[in-house]
This record gives sequence, structure tokens and C-alpha cells, in this order.
Amino acid sequence: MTDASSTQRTLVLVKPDGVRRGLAGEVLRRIEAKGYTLVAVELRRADEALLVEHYAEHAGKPFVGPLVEMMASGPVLAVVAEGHRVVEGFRSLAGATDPTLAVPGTIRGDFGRAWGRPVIENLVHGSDSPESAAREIALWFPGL
Ligand code: DAT
Ligand code: MG
Repeated sequence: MTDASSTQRTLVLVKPDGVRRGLAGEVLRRIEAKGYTLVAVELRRADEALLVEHYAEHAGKPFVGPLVEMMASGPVLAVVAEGHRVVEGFRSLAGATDPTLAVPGTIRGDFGRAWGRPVIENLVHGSDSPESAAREIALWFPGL
């Protein structure tokens, strides 16, 4: 399919640990090198209300407090990327949630590790479905 209706968008976040380590450019490079298009890129600080909403599916889990705190600890690079099957394509670029187990060659596998903290730090977020992507893009980029 090459028609425009098959083009997807996804929300990528370079989390504060990734920005702090100077990996924002590397993540953008990998998205572009894979052949996806950057639609929006913004370095910003996220407030708690946005983060609680963003992680609504995890409400009540023991790590959600530390997760929101970590995500608010510094700037994040918020990115909307576009392309055919980009939602699953970026999840494949990112690798597994646990960076100790993420396969080398992925962003988390190449640059992530365990630090023994209450929340897993794994450098990037990527929407997990087209429905999540639509919800998350509306939250982070209401103008798009
Ligand atoms: P992903 O980011 O791979 O979609 P997720 O949506 O299940 O993973 O969780 C969101 C983030 O929360 C994840 O990137 C890291 C953190 N996290 C997930 N499970 C965790 C756990 N059991 N303990 C600590 N942090 C966790
Ligand atoms: Mg997730």
C-alpha cells in the first residue's frame, strides 16, 4: 500500500536520562536513518499533570510515582515521527523495556543498562499502538 491513508504517526520521547546523556541526536539520527520522517520535534519540560495522563495505563502500579518523578526531572525531547508501520517500527528500534535484556543494536540495548533505581531508565518512549499514538500525540502536540 502506498496510499496516504496507510501512513502512521507515533510519539517518541527521549526521556530525561537520554537527554542528560547526550543521546537526543542519536535517537533522531536512528529514526531518520531508518527512513521515517520527523513531523515535530520539541525539547521541553513536562509537568506532572501531562505525565500522569501520558502514563494513565499504569495508574496504581508501584513504579508510576518514581516514573513520573523521573520523567519530570529534566527536559525531554518530544518527537512525532511518520511513516508506514512507524508505530511498530520505532518499538523495534527502541528494543525491550528492560535495558539489561534489550538486544544490542537497539537504542535501549546499545545505550541502556540497569542502575538499581525504583523505576527502569530506558532512554526512550514509543507509542505501543496506533490508538495510543493518536492519544499521546494529542496530549503532547495539541496543535498537530
Ligand atoms: P515501554 O516503555 O516499553 O512501553 P511500559 O509501558 O510497560 O514499557 O512501562 C513504561 C515505563 O515504566 C518503562 O519504559 C519503564 C518503566 N517500567 C515499566 N515496568 C517497570 C517495572 N516493573 N519497574 C520499574 N519501572 C518499570
Ligand atoms: Mg508503554
